Amino acid sequence: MATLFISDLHLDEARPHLVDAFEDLLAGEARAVQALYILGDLFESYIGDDDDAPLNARVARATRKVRAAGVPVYFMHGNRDFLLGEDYAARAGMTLLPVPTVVELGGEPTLLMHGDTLCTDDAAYLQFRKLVRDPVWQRAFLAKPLAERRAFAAQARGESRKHTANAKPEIMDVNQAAVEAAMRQHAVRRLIHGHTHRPATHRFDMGGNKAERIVLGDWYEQASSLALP
Ligand SMILES: [Mn+2]
Repeated sequence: MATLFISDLHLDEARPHLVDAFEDLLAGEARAVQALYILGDLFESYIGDDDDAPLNARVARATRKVRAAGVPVYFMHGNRDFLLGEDYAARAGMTLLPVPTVVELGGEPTLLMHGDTLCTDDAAYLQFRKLVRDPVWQRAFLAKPLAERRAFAAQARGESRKHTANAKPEIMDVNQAAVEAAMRQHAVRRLIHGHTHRPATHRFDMGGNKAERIVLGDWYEQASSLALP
């Protein structure tokens, strides 16, 4: 049985057809796999498990049904939905995975990551990441009223768009040395990640061994998933 991977869905009320596409995938193909892995950025923005947005309830319903059908659903944080916590995960029937995680697929140890930490040339982003991943910052943020958190998320999205538009394209991609360092650290020859929205399979030599980096596609225009044996 295959294992299904998705990432960078960026689900948002503003793109309802992609929420429909997500429900279709979860009602169909995702029911006939060994496991479903969501490698981050399931949501365009995520401001806390107490968010009462209908979209969040709808997504949780879809993933819970997959779990109820006997398919484990694993979720890893992206740079948009890193505040997704155990409460929501429980409601959604998802198991939270640390970043990174190594899983064995068809006998091949495979490193799974969102991918943002591989973009080591983007110093401005890594600085922002350090701030918002700080537990003290997160506790203070989650204590703010929902409306205030929504406003912050909208502003952060705007700044991220500006940054992406202005930064050099190579800065927004992974750094090959960071890729190889992560793979060596976890003793794998295969890596799967998302984040860059540059779906491809990259094959390269790593210390005399064949190595492979699979990049998942984003859902800004259309659905995208990867089934691996
Ligand atoms: Mn991302």
